[in-house]
Amino acid sequence: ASDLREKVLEKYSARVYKNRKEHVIAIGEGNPDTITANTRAIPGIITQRGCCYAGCKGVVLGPIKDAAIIVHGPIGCAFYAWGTRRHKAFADEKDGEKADCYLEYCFSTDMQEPDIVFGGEKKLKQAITEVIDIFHPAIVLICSTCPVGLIGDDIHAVAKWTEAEFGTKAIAFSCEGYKGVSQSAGHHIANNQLIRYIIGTGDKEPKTQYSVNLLGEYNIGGDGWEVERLLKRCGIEVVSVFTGGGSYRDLKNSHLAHLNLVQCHRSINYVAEMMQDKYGIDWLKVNFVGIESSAKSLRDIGEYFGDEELKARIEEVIADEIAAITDELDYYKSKLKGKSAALYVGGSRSHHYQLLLKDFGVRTVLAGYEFAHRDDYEGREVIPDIKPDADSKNIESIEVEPDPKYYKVLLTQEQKEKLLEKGVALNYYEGMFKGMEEGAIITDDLNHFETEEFLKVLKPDVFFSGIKDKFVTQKNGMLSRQLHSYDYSGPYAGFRGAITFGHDLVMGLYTPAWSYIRAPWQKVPSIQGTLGGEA
Ligand code: CFM
Ligand code: HCA
Repeated sequence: ASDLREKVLEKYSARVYKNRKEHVIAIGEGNPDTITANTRAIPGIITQRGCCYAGCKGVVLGPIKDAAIIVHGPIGCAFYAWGTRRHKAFADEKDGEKADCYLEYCFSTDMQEPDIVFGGEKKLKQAITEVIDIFHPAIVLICSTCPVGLIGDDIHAVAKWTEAEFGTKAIAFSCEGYKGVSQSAGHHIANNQLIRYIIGTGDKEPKTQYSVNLLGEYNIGGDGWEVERLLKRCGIEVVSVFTGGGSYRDLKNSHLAHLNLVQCHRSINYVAEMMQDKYGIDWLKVNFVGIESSAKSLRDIGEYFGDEELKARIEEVIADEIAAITDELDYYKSKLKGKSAALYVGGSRSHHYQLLLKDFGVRTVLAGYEFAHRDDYEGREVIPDIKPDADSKNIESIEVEPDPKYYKVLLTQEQKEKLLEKGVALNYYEGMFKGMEEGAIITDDLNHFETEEFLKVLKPDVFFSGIKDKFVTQKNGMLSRQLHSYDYSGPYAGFRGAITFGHDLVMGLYTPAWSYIRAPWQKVPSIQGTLGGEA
């Protein structure tokens, strides 16, 4: 693996080589068990990353169904974030309180050149006036795109104006695309405003003793609904979901839940941490992708609450869910066992999906994250060693104090230590490295060149990635499945979801259409001529 890494990287110029060698690691073999991450991509290298606005508006805020989210900027950014991420939701009612759903809509100020020259605040006020007039949303969220930061529109003042003028809650997010080095900056900005302005503003108590918030679950392809179904079957109350299918109506009461479950740590760890400091709520890393992982996640929740009746019910649910899928699981396993995969996704799925693949006997030969931080690779224990740089210091990090009214402690230190002895680590995330096989390649911020080079040599049976590299891969004859959008399938979470995933993967692998493809120019040159005078 080290040789392969060298072979790919040595094609770079000395400067690029020096940069990339810190982001590409071979596991084991006396190689460094540390990686460089969350730093700027090299200009021109065809990174797969997105921008700060994508992380804030597209990822964390986008799924909040009862919020009218106004994209302040030229129309392209709003159009890009319109439905493409497949976070599902529907309007609903809870204890007589409605939450509308605006996910089908796309609200934008559609800035034009004159707005850039003379300022866009007037247009923003106009858009807000219209949206409130037509929809009467529970809350208005304003998201900036690049030019807004450059010309200096004061969106925070406009949010205050909105509250004064209409009595509608409004929050502004300075998530201009160029901030930070990737989507990750936008997650942080969204997290900060959620804790400042939404969490803790409601007062609806949970109905049971075993209530949770589900953090970092965005209901892509309906995953969140499947997880909620499982939790409810076990008798665990879901107070709010951050943010898939979630609502302002529910998020404002989230500080009253007993425990925070964290699915995607990367995008929401700031909220989990701040809620612990401010409200005393512990967080438990869960993973509902994979059969073993889902069972462990449910059992860990049972251990946290420590109630024998709850634990027994959880065991019943696990047994029943597994019994229902056993035949199909065995069949798909027989088709998939021994295959290999490469995974390149944002900041947590490249890890989570390795565990689901393991359930089917599929090995991972390469894995990487677009925008993760070192702790997502190496585990939370490295956080004190991460040196902030100028780019990360640009993103505000906020300190919170224990809330005098709502701070509560559920477990004593002693109880937490007992949990740890049982293998339940609170407020902890182990990172991707630890579970990976000797010889596997890890690639942070993988680019198109490296993708092609590594796949050529490693020849995995399938490359899991996204829209930007899927088709390049398939045209090279290799199956690629999207782990962002699930290629419009799903849900993949939980026990039933695992079977849908197995089905989709078998379908792809046993219909190897792409391997028969020969591009026309591979047979007959599409142009002929001379270069530099030579034939
Ligand atoms: Fe978390 Fe996500 Fe991901 Fe992410 Fe994303 Fe996504 Fe992703 Mo696309 S929040 S880090 S910023 S699990 S949108 S639902 S699929 S890159 S691996
Ligand atoms: C984003 C969203 C994205 C993109 C997916 C892809 C998603 O990063 O802005 O590149 O295929 O999941 O929709 O990650």
